[in-house]
Amino acid sequence: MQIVVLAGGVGGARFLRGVLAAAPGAQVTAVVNTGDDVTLHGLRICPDLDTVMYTLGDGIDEERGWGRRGESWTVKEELAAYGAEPTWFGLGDRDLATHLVRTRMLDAGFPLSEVTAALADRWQPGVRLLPMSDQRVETHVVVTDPETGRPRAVHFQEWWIRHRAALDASAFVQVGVDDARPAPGVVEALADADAVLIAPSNPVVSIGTVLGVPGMRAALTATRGRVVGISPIVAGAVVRGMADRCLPVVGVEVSAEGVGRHYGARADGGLLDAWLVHSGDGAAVPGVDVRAVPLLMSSPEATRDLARAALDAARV
Ligand code: FO1
Repeated sequence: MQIVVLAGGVGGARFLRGVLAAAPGAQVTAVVNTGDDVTLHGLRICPDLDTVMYTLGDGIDEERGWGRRGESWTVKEELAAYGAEPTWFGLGDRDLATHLVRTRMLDAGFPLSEVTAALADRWQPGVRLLPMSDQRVETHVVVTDPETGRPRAVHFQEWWIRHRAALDASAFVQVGVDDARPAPGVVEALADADAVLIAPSNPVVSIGTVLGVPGMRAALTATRGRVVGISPIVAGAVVRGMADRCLPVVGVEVSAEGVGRHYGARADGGLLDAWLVHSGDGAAVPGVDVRAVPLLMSSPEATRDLARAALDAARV
């Protein structure tokens, strides 16, 4: 059985762990958001790819949800001692090795998909880990500059980490997306999939960014399998992350119903055949098979059961 999962960072990585547990024999391809990627201190950092790789490779710091377990921050402290900005980014010593290897391979001309495969070879995540694109796409956030009162774009990571998404965003811009296309293997994986699952990641800056790559939506809607989404909103609130700070920016209600309607019914030119919402949450999404199941990934068993429910909705 071939399963494709569209994923962002923490929520996507945990959901993928459940998919592997629910379908141990399946070939799983993860198509991961790279709009959060950033160059800092001269290094190319791919937060969502690394979060999936570390989570499935059992190197993740479970508490933070990102970065390495048993991490130390000596280099970060030394950089700060030099006043080398940015000091707000959590650059871990172990994590640094990943950025160094990736940056060296990118500088040598290897595409991100090949770099990702090389890094994943160490971690053995158990899924084929594909960036959404080999071309650089970066999410920048248009905010009102507190000093000047004028619009200014900041990199998503600065908005997310330095400002904790507290600056009101008026738009999200995917810089470079017009020249991007799905990474090698993505379109084929979607075409051959028995099921395509949209992980409970941020529908705007993670899933939305993946879907914004030219050709991605067409490949997704052309898949022979069923497309099943999992709501990242439970009882009208985010489970983790800041989707509630992002959805209003694109005019979407912060609810399972709002996000389901935003993704739309495949029969009407949207994405979904089925939509999983949390037990007790209602969601009227015309043309979509809506199912209420426990969505909280509070344990490996709960996560496995959630993935099983998604595969049931995909009829595989
Ligand atoms: N998130 C934070 O809230 N603070 C950080 O300092 C931070 C550093 C960081 C370093 C590497 C990495 O792979 C992820 C990191 N993240 C951090 C998480 C990251 O900003 C988010 O996971 C995604 O970009 C949003 O999904």
